[in-house]
Amino acid sequence: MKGCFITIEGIEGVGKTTNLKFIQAWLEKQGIEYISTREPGGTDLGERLRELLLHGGDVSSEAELLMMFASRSQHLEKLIKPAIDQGKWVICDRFTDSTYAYQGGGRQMNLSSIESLETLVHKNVQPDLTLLLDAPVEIGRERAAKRSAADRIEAEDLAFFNRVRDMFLARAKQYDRFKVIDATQSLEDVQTNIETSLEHLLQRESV
Ligand code: Z5A
Repeated sequence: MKGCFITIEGIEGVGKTTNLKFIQAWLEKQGIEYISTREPGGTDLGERLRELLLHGGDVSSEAELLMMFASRSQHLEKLIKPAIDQGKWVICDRFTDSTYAYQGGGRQMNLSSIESLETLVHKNVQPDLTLLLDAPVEIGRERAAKRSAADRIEAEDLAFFNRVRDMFLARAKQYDRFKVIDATQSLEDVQTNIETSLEHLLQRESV
């Protein structure tokens, strides 16, 4: 049996990394084999591209878009697809919805270029479940600021991140695989919502 592919999305500081650990613990409790990974990154090449993307100085929007998909192509071919084929579940901190949100929404790049790259790189792979942690930009930024200094993309202005958030929410309306979770709730309530979504996915996969 193939494994499930779960992605976790949202603007900075909404709790993706924190809740990824919760999902890992839940999978362990169920005795499900999994790998946990992130984008950009996840492979040697991807992690090198991540460093350039986040801390590499001036990068054009088109170069940024192509680097996101270069990282993703390597990630899908070398790590994600093999794991799914071996029956492992894959949890990924950000995936292609982030490209639509940041490069499409934030940078206002042509969505049809992103769709073409998605077709080329994904082939037939899409997440089974996408957890979108949603909160106003001000809340996410405030939480993220406590954690570390802003990287190249995080240094963008409020309007940029509002466009990013709007694009995530627009995609969530478009695709059934999304579950939108109110990330302004207490961590405990957020995790109760996540657990419900995971249980539904497990039930769906077991029939
Ligand atoms: N990017 C892109 O442009 N295009 C793409 O295609 C892809 C990515 C894939 C790297 O992402 C950058 O790449 C990102 C988008 C771009 N740039 N930006 N912005 P990243 O995932 O590495 O960076 P991030 O989104 O900035 O992650 P983050 O700041 O670490 O946020 P987070 O993982 O969502 O949050 P967290 O670290 O789990 O939580 C932040 C703090 O809030 C922490 O102290 C928690 O304890 C606290 N927290 C979490 N939940 C709660 C609740 N519910 N209540 C109270 N406090 C909470």
